[in-house]
Amino acid sequence: MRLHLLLLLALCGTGTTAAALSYSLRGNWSICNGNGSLELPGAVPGCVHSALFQQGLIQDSYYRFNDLNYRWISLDNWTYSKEFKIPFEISKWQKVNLILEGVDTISKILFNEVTIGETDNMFNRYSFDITNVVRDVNSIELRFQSAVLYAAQQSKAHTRYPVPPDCPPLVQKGECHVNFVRKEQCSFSWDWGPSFPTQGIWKDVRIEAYNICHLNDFTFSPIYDKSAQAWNLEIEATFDVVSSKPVCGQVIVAIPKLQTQQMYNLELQPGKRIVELFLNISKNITVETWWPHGHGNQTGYNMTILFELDGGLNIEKSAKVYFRTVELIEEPIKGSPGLSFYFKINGFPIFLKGSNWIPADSFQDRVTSELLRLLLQSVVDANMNTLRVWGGGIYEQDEFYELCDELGIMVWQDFMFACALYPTDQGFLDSVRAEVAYQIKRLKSHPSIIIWSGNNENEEALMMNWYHISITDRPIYIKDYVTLYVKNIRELVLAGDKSRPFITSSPTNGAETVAEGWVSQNPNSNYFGDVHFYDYISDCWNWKVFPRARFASEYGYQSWPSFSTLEKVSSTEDWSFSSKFSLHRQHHEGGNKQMLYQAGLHFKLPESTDPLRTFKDTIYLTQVMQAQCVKTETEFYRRSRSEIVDQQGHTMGALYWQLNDIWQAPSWASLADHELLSPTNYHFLSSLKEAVGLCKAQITAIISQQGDIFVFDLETSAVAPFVWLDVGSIPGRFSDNGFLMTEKTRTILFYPWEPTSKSELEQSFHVTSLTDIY
Ligand code: BMA
Repeated sequence: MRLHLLLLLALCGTGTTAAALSYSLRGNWSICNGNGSLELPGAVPGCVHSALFQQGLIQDSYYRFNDLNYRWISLDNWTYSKEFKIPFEISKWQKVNLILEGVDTISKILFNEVTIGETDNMFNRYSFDITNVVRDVNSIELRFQSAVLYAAQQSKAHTRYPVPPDCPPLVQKGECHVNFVRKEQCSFSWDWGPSFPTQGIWKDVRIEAYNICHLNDFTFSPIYDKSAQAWNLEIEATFDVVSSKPVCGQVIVAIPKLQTQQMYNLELQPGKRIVELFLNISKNITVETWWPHGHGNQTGYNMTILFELDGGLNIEKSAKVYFRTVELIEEPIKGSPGLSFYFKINGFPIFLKGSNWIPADSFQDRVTSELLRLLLQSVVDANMNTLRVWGGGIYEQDEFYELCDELGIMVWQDFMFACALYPTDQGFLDSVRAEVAYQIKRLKSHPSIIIWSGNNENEEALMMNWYHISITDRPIYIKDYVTLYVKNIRELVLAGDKSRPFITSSPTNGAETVAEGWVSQNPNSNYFGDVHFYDYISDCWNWKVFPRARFASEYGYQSWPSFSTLEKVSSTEDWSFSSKFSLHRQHHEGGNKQMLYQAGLHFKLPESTDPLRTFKDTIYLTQVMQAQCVKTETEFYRRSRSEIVDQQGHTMGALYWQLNDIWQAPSWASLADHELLSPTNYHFLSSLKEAVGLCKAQITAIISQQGDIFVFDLETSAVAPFVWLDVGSIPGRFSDNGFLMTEKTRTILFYPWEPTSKSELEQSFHVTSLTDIY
C-alpha cells in the first residue's frame, strides 16, 4: 500500500511542535451498487462511470448511443467504501477531521459504522469531526443516493407550487428536476451535452489531525487606496483553536520583492477564530499591476506568512499575490439612453473579447492539467482575453484559475444556476449559502476573476415567461428569485468579497435591473447591461440583424465536429447527416436543419454521389458557415465599441457561445479536439454560391520539421476559399486554418501538443477547400 502521509510542517529545532498531520484517502476504494450485484475497485477522485469503464464493465460512455444504454448507472444507489490504517498515532491528537473536498452529490457518510454526516451539494467542501470515532484501523463508507431519484423526490415534496422546468426538452434525452439538486446542472443534459449524472467522490478526501490550533484557510485581497495612492493587502486567516487556553504569538507577513515585511501580535481564543491583517505597501515602492492578456504583464509577487505561536508552533504559508483593480462602469452615454456597461482594469477601459466556458468533460476525473493548459493557452493564442465560466457547469478546479491568473485571462464567474427557477426552502438555501461562502473563499484571491454573476438567464426566464406562469402567480416566483440571488447570494458576496462587482444574472440590465426591483421587464435590453443573442433564421452575413448592445455575453451558431472526431464514437452506418446517430447527437431542436439553412444562404450544399463524401463535406460546410457567422457578428460588436447609431452602441464585450465541447456532438463550440479556427480576415463581395470561375483546387503540402514545430509548405493549383487543414486525432494547433488561399504557395506552422513525427503527420494529413464540394 502506498502511504499518502504528508507532514504539513517541518519539525525544526528543539521545542518546535508539528501543528498538523494529514493523511490522504486518495487512491483505491471499493464500489458496489444498490443490491450488491456489482462490486468493483474504483479510484478516488473519480466516479462510478469511470470505475466501470476502467474495469472493462462498460464501453466508452460517449460511444454511439451509450448515454441512453448507461442510464441505469445514475439511477442506481452506489456505495464507496475503504478500510485503512492511519500511519501515525492517532490518540496523540486533540482534534481529527475528515475533509471531503468534493462529493457528487447525495450521500450519507459512515465512519467505523457510525453515521458522521450527510452531503447534498457537489460544490461544497465538507469537514466532519471524527475525533471520537477514529481509531488506528478504520472503515469509511459513503452511501450515495441517485441524484436523479433525489431530485424527483425533492420536487414531489415541494407541494405548494411547481418550480419549473420539470424536465428538459425531449430532444435532449435528459433527466428531470435538476433545479432541485445542487449538482452540475448540465449533467442532466443540455442542448449541447449528454445526460451523465455521475456519482462519486470527485475531489480529494483526507484526514487531518492537529493539536493546539489549526489554520483552516487564508485569503487575501489587494485594495488600492486612491487617496493615499498606495496598495494594501487585506489578509484573512481562519483558525480552529483546540487548546483550552488562549494561544499567543506573532505573525510575520513578507513580500520580499516589494521590500515589505510586517509583524503583528496575535492572541487566539479557543474555538473558531478569524484573524484579519492589513498589510500596507509603501507608496514609494513601485508595484507592477496584473494586466489582462494583450494589455500588459501578469506580474505576481511571492508572499510568505509565518505564524509563530506558543509552544514552538510554527505555521508557514506562501502564495502569489497579484495587484489589480476592477470596476464595472455604468454611467450615462451621450446620445444614447440607458447606461454603459464596461470594465475598467487598473483604471483603464478594456473591451472583453472571448468566449464562454463549459465543463471540459462529463467525467471530471478525465480533465487533466494538460487539457486545461492546452485549452487556456489556445484562448490566449487566439487573442482572447476573457472567459465566462457559465452557470450550468461547475466552479472550475483551482488549476483553471491559477492558469487564468498566469495567462492574463479575465474570468466572468457565474454562480451555478442556469435556465431554471429554483426552490428557496430552508434546506436548499442553507446548502446554497454554504456553497457560496466556500466558493468565495476559495476563489477570491484570484485576480483573473473580475465579476461574480448570480445565474445564467434566470431573470430572463422569469420575466420573458419561458415557463408560462400565470401573471397572478408571478410574484411568488419573483419573491423566490430575490430571496435566492439578492438576499442570500448577493449578501454573501458583499460580506465576503469587496474586491470585484456582482450582478444578479446574465443577461441583466445591471443598475436598471436593481432599480426595477431586481427583475427588469426586458433583461435583454440594448441600453443596459449585457445581452444573449441567438438568431438562426436571419442571414448572418447581414450585420444589421445583430443587437447593438452594450455587452454581448453570449451569441453563436452551431456546427458539427470534424469527421475525425466523430469517427471515434460512431460506426459506418452512422455516417450520414440524417442517420439515427446524427439525430441522436443533436440536442437542439431543429439544429441540423438550421445549420443547412444558414449554410445554404451563401454556399452550395454538398451533393456528391458518394454518401460518405457528402457527410464529410456537410460537416466541413457547417464549420465554414459557423466561422463566417461568428466572425461577422464578432466584428460587428468590435466596431460598435466606438459608434452610437440610432442611439445604440458603445459595445464593450463580445463573448461568443461557446469555447469548448463536453462530448463529440454538434454544438456552438469552435474549439473542439484541439483545433482552432483562424482569426484571419477577408471580405467576400458576393455569396460563394454565386461566385463564378471557382475551379477545383489541388492543394499539396510538403511537411518538414524544425525542432518541435512542423512546417507545412502548401501549394495550390487555384484560388481556394476556406482551406481546412486536418491532421486527424493528432493534437496540436495550426498557425492559421480555414483561410482563403489566393496566392500559389503558403507556409503554415503546426505546433503539436504531444510528441509526433513527420511520417505520422503525413499519414493523417487531409486538406479540404470549398472547391472540393463545388
Ligand atoms: C444559452 C446558454 C446555454 C445554451 C446556449 C445555446 O441559453 O446559456 O444555456 O446552451 O444558449 O442554446
